[in-house]
Amino acid sequence: MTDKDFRLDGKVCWITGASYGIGFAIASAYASMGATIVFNDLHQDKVEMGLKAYEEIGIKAYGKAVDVTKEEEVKAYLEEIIAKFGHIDVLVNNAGIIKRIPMTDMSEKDFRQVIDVDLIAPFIVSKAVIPHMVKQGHGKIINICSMMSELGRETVSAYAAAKGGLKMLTKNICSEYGEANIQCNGIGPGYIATPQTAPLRERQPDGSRHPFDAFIVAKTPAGRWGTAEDLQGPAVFLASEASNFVNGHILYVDGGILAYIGKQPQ
Ligand code: NAP
Ligand code: GCO
Repeated sequence: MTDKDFRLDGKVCWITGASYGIGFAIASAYASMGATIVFNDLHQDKVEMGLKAYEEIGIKAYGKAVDVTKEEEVKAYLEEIIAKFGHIDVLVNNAGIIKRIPMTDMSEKDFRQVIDVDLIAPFIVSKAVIPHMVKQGHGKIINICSMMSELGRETVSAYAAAKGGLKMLTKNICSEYGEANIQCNGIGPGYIATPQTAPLRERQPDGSRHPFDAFIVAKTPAGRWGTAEDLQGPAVFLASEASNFVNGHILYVDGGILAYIGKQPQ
């Protein structure tokens, strides 16, 4: 075992939804370990913002506006990636949305949209990529799951259903393609300070902390929100040769939330 086993030199890595947030942090870490970065976002202006952000930290990334819920767009982008780089070694299904609405107030349209992006899109992108990985005899797929792959809470029914399904899709890709030397694992981030959770951390009108902010800090043994950078080491491990016998595993990077009943009220 050498540090080379944790390197990603020569690997082409596609991280979906990676102009900022968790995807950007994972892609930046991969680049620092020698990988070529390919990413996409839904909106072109976000892609441009992402390309600039990568360039500012010395990363020449390849990015495009691609809707991961549209199979034809995904297949066309993958053809571009293969034509330009010759292969794809790592896929991170990171793109995701959340809608926080009480279930009985949630429209079927809203529920379906969350399922589309958070569950059906990882199926679409993985289905496109797997044949290339089978042909080359190796591949890594990392699905960004969630605490809600294991737990529920008020207002996130669609998101929890999607992320629970994504956990099982991860295990099924492992089961179906492990023999082709494809490792499919999940990362289950805890509560991470990104735009997606910004509403849960907003200061109250009186300047006090958001109740949910205080709740999460009390629920997390680490006593803090996670940062996107906290996910970089686990993501590098699961993309590297060092994890070649790790398959179908959901690696929770949550500061201990899932292990802890929560701090007793003082
Ligand atoms: P974020 O800041 O909201 O970023 C989401 C990214 O996904 C954006 O780049 C967005 O692109 C992209 N995206 C959304 N819909 C898309 C579509 N149809 N096609 C292509 N790209 C699309 O989210 P985040 O906090 O970084 O979370 C990233 C992943 O981690 C998500 O899967 C989320 O569920 C998961 N996660 C987050 C946390 C957390 O606490 N933050 C914890 C656990 C899991 P645009 O900007 O162009 O819309
Ligand atoms: C929420 C949060 C969570 C986080 C994450 C936790 O509203 O509860 O957005 O869902 O995004 O998924 O792991």
